[in-house]
Amino acid sequence: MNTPLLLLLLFGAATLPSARGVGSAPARTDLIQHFTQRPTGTVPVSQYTGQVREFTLEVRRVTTELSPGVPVEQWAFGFPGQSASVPSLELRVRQGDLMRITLVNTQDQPHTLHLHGVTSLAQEMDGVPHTSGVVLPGKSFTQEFVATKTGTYAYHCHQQTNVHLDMVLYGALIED
Ligand SMILES: [Cu+2]
Repeated sequence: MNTPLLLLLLFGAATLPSARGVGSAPARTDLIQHFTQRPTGTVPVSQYTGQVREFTLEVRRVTTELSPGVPVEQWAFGFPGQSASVPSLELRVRQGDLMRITLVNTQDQPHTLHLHGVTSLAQEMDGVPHTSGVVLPGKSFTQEFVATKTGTYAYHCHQQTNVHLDMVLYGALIED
């Protein structure tokens, strides 16, 4: 086989016009550039129109007796100095409020506070370990966003989700 034909077979197919066709999806780099330039739904925290709602949460170990004589350890977000319950506290805000949540990690493993379904926040405020970081033991982190859409959302720990979510680290977030 001659060299040009071999190169075409090895590397050429993906670059031929027919490989993408007319009307195909935009290239991945175009999509990434579009997203980073115009993050969908993100509202600058300075643009809140309501009140500032501040919450400080810690992760607590809770013992629940699922049936008589069967205690089970569960985890819950709770206010400092107060007993926690499962599921975690309901957080309620009004549309236009600035939500400011500080997670204080008094435990011996990392946690996060992911705001499930809320789209009006910056990525670093979303509590997803790989993209937003984690709150290490002994540390705290404050997340801010503007509540822009009424609805029922959830917040939960996103660290080692299969374990931490299973331990009941979640609660309701209501925007009304
Ligand atoms: Cu956790």
